[in-house]
Amino acid sequence: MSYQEAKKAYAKMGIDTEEAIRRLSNITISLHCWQGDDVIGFDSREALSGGIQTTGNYPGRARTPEELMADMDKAMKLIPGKKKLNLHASYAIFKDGESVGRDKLRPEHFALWVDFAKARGLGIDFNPTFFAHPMVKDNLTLSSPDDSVRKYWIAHGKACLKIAEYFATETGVPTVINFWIPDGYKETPQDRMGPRARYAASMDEILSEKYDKSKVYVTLESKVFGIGLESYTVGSAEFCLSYSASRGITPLMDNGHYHPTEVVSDKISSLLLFNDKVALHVTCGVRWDSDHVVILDDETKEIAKEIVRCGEDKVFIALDYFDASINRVAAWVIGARNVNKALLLALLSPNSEAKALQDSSSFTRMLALSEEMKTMPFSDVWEEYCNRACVPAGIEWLEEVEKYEKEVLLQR
Ligand code: RNT
Ligand code: ZN
Repeated sequence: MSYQEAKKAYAKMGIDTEEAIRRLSNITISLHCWQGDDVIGFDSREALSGGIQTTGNYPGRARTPEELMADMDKAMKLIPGKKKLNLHASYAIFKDGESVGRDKLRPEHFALWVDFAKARGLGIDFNPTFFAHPMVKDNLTLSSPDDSVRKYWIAHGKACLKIAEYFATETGVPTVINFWIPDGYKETPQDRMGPRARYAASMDEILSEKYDKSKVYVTLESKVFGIGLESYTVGSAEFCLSYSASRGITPLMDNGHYHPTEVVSDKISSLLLFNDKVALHVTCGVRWDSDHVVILDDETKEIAKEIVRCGEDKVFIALDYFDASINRVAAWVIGARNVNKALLLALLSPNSEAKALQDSSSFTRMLALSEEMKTMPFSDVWEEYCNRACVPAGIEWLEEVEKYEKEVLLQR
């Protein structure tokens, strides 16, 4: 079927494909730099820690800022739609020989990233890095009972707020800065309150730093458990939601951070009733928070539907996964294209009609309609969308990645 025929088929169902394409091309997806180098970064020689893990040893990992930028460039050319660059503090770029602690990071350490973003018209999101560092003691950072550890990480958080403001000022696009700490215990703790009280107090101190709230959105990410931290997580869902609500910051949900039958798609509406914005880390957890590449599965589609139904302007969408077992550039492309596909499917759904059917208890028609939508000629609209965005619509994108692998990645 051609796009024109698909357009007619959707119009018959009351859906305007042009409007869907227009809305989709305005949705920004934040692309996580850490997929390119197995979350290693440039500022520390420590192994990855914090209860997260990359698995696999596929050749071609980016080892330098130049390599990482080149790889992200390649990926972005194959992903349709608006993108943003998502950085971690550990990706600071120091000038010859200089090196400062994470408590002393300054905007200038990210100047090359700003150049990169500006040249491509991208905004930048940011993340303080509370893991893979010698000042993480016993898997604790902002909740540590050790004053010097907490002080160090509070200084890091404050430094990152300044850097986030710098990104927003330089790019003209607001920056989302996400706080996530790995803090927790492997065994059942004897004091659950203490670490949480210290985490809250540390965050309060960080947020006492002056920053421009029209430019910087602070988000807080919760988690259920980490590898080696199975019994207790300081920043649990209840902690992070309550903290965010009471301090006027934005909650962030990572769909790998819940019990396996809990779904983020069902949580978005609840949070948006009480928050202006909600932030997401879109990932694909398999059995645990394994951070597999996002696939076009039912939950990704359902999350996209909720984003579209609640209003895409209310949701910050970022990707978060790190697969080292396949081509890392392809990993970005597959995940980001899948989020775009899920959003397009959601935009090509008869959302208001289905809502009216629900409200009039027409459940037979509601079910029949949503099942009918599953076999509509979606791929023709996708193809049209990709053509207009000047990216390959089909698997041809992979040939470009394979060429890049041969010529660049395998030469590393
Ligand atoms: C970890 C969190 C966190 C990290 C990134 C690297 O469980 O999901 O978002 O994945 O900050
Ligand atoms: Zn996450």
